[in-house]
Amino acid sequence: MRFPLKKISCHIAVAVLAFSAATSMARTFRSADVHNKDFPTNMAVKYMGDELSKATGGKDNIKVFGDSSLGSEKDTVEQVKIGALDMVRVNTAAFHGIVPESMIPSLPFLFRDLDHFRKTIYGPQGDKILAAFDKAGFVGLAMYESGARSIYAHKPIRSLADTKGMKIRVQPSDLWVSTIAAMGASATPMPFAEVYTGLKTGLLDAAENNYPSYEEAKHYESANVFSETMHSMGPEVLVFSKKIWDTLTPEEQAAIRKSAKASVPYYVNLWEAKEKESRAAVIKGGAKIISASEIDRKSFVDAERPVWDKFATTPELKALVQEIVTAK
Ligand code: GTR
Repeated sequence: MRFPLKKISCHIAVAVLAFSAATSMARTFRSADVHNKDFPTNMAVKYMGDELSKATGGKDNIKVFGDSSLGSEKDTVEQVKIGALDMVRVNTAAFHGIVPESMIPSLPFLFRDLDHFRKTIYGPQGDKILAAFDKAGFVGLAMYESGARSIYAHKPIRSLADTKGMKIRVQPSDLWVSTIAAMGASATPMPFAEVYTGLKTGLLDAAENNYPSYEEAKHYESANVFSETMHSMGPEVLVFSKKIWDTLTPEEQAAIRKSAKASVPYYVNLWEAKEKESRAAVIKGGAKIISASEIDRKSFVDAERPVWDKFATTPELKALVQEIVTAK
């Protein structure tokens, strides 16, 4: 079929109009999370939505879909990649296979302490990691601390000898499988939402996480001894779909970036309080704590060191590790 030239230019004009209308349309971005709506990650994204709404005169906002309602972290990252979902808040582990730089802050025993983590991950090294999401087709907006992850089981873990032969759940990531293998244990990768049943049925001997997740998902009901191994401080990350990002105006993009940054200090306040509350709540719920001072940390640190070299393989990744390690 042949179209007269006039008709074609008219079609183009309609398409251009539709596109610019789409970019100036009011938008509610959808963001996924595995945690419930009151969890600090979700409250921070809600806060970001409020800031964004203010900055855009009520045009743009964010709606959070929690409780894994849009799928596992892996599923939702895939949706964001193809532009079926606008945003996602996940642990960096969900990006280990996609953005190599995201592995670095998850390396076992990388950070000396929380202060070291904050200086680097909320500083220049964190910015480098976020920028690296771009080449994988994502927009890295912010990282949030996630405390330190520790092992919980039916028995106390006091040294490396105690983890030998245990079946321990990990987030689906090769780095995580190797971290647990280095403890002489066997790693079972599975989504967060399935861990409760895995622990209850005895499919798993243990899992590892921070106090707020241990409490929220009620893992303490079956794995009631929480041993503060504090083996990783792998952070959370907030990511926007590049496919959708590219349809937004530069003003909208700037407002999104700014409101995401503003959510970080808001999150940190909530998180600090939540960690304390959750620790107290699990003790009240019957959990026994093996505190960090009762654990032979060196036995774990020595066993885990080779994991760094296994995953920080390129000169760029090695340099990033060095930059973090030597940061004062
Ligand atoms: C939590 C984290 C979640 C998820 C979960 C897990 O600490 O906030 O995003 O990664 O751990 O272990 O699957």
